[in-house]
Parts: sequence; C-alpha cells; structure tokens
Amino acid sequence: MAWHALSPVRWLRPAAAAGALAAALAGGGSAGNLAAAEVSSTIPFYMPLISRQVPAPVGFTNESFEDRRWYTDYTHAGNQWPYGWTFHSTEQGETMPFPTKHQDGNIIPAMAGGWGEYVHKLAEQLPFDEQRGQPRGLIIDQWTVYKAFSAAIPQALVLSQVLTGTPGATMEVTGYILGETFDVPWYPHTKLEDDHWVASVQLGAAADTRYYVDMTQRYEVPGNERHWNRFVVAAGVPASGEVLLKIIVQQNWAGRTDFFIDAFHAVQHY
Ligand SMILES: [Ca+2]
Repeated sequence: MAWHALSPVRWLRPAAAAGALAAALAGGGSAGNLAAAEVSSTIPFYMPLISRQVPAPVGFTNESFEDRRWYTDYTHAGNQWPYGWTFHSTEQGETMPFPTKHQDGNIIPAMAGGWGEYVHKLAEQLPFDEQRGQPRGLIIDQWTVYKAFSAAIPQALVLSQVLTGTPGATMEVTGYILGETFDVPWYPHTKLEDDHWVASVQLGAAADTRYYVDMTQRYEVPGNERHWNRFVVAAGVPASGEVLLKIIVQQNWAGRTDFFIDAFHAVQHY
C-alpha cells in the first residue's frame, strides 16, 4: 500500500488537551480560548493513499429510473421518456445504431421497423417472483426498471445523458441490462444469429458492447437466474468536465425481444 505524508499537524498532548478543553468549556467553548490554551507538539501524521477513492460525486440524473416525472409520448403509443435522459428511437426504414447484422453468414443492413415500446415497470406492476431480490427479479435497484421491447419489429433505443465530473479524473459507469427473446430459429436453422440483439454502454470513447450469444451466457446478478449483464465502462474526464453516456439496445429481427435496464451508477477516481 502506498503511503502519503501530509503536512505535520499540531496536536495537543493528552493532559494538556484535557486542560485546554476544560478551560475552553469554562470560557464558553470558543475556539479562541482553545487556541490560547494549546500546547504545541508537532508530530508527523500519515494517511493511507487509496488509489480508488471517490473524490467527488458524478453529476448523474435518474440513474436507476426511479424518477416518475417521465415524458409520455402519446404520438408513439404512450411511450415514456425517462426523466433526465435524452431519448432516441430509430424510425421505420432508418438504419439502426449498429448498422449491420448477420444472416446466414452474410452481413446485411440492420433497418428499424419503427419504434418499439418504452416504459417504466413499477414494482406494483410485477408479480411477486419478479420483485427485487427474487430469483427471477426484474428490478435490480429500488422500485422501478426501464423496459424497451417490441413484440413485432426490429427496433433500437438510445438513451443518453451528459455526466459531469472532475477534469482529469477517471469516471467509471456500471449498469445492468437484461435481454430476453421469445424467438426460436426458423427451420432448418438450429440457433438464432449470434447478433440477434445488441446492447452497448458507451462512455466518451469507451464502449462495452455485447451480443445475444454472449449475454445469454452471463448471470451477473448474484442469486438471479435471469441472464442479467453488468456493464462496465471507464473514461477520462476532459477539461470540460462533461462525458457523454449512451445506453443502446437494438433488436435486430422481427419477433419479440425484451430489454430491461436498471441500476446505473457512476464514480470517479484518480
Ligand atoms: Ca431502479
């Protein structure tokens, strides 16, 4: 462990301190009395230098989707845009954020079929076995999870937010995404394409991008039997103090895929 010497500090010897404190209290406890009674004794004082300390909080709004001041987009089936985040979904015929996908060994364009459905799922809307802490839990943190899905069309969602930190620090963002599909391979195929869906968390130029074939092998919430994935990204904070965070989920095929997004968190360290 590294040790970091701070400037010597002035201490009161125990007996003198007791006397000074008594004098200070008798005199009304003013700092002036205490200073006047201080007996100097300079000793070196060492503190451990913890390399992953959190020097300051990161400016991050509604990271667990608990804020119920969402915007309801009635022109798109009542979709809910989470408070504090910038919402974007690709229109019908538009290239999705990951512009290509695989089909039988070929690479083809990944086009959106339109908007999916984007809603908050509240604890009171879920059965007991999907509550937080249950083996099939759909909420990781507190009382709300954000759900992006379509039961019909390819669709993509991008949630973004500018996080604020301390210039020169390294910011690290963690968060949880679950992808689940009801789709089955068409005969004679025996499996879905490896990139049946894509999920990505991006911070500045850093990205943690995962595909269906990988995500469905992971169980990263202890005690939860659903293949929740814990995403981690880290990036340096530039002089502006601002770092763009993006969460992308992309359903590449017609059919039904559900994404659940929850419990994002940011820290920074030097
Ligand atoms: Ca939550």
